[in-house]
Amino acid sequence: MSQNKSVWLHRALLGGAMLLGAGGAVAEYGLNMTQGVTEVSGEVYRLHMLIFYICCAIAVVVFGAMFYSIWKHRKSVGAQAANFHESTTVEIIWTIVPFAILISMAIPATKALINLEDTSDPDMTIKVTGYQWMWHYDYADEGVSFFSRLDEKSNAARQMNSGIDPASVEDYLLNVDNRLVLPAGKKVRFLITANDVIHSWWVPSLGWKKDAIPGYINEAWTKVEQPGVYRGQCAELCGKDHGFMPIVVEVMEQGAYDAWVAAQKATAQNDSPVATVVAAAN
Ligand SMILES: [Cu+2]
Repeated sequence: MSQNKSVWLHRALLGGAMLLGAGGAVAEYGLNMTQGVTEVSGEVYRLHMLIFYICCAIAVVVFGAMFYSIWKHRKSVGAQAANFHESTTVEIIWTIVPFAILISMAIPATKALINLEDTSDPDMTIKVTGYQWMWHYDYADEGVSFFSRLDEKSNAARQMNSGIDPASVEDYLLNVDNRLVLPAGKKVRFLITANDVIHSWWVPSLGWKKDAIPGYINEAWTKVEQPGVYRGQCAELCGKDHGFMPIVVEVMEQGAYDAWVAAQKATAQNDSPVATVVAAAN
């Protein structure tokens, strides 16, 4: 064996061993879609699994028939090429069967899509605007609005030659300075747009992703029952800092949410030019 070949063999064996070693970590990889935390995200997940299983069943039948035919009718056991031209029965079957399968997938898919788009009767509305490279949230009814940027620790660590180990930063690149706070169990409607280029607002746990397009308003909605913190990212390549505009949604019980709104309003009032002038005059 030449020197070159033995190096490649060594590398292949090493690679194989690493893959086997990683087997234990596969469960944590989360290769599949998540079930999310809303009724809609659960519906999307179940639909995804249903269609995945249908595809698997079709693959087993098609490849099974194909490999069986190749093996059973191989030349070495004296198989002769078939000699028929057309069969109306077979043509009808291979038209009707796929048609029935497609309809059986289209019905639940359409139901899920209609539910996903149903933004009627919301309890509250939030306008989301994408910027290069941050998000702006405007609570239409509460009069609260703010920007949400990458948190300071992640921002410091990501700078060239920062000397900070990203592994030491908690939720590196997935944390923001101001979180989007939502009340639990309320239907929240989002009006999503952008101020410069196309962005996309995506929190996987909510089960959907919506483009933020300048000059155009997209609608979406969610209703999260469980308080918690759910993270996401911009999902449309929007420039050099596309990877640095995460989304953090914090769902709170109604009481905590009301307190948060009151605190936001108080801060906004203290920071307003009028309040500054009044304070200075006193
Ligand atoms: Cu973006």
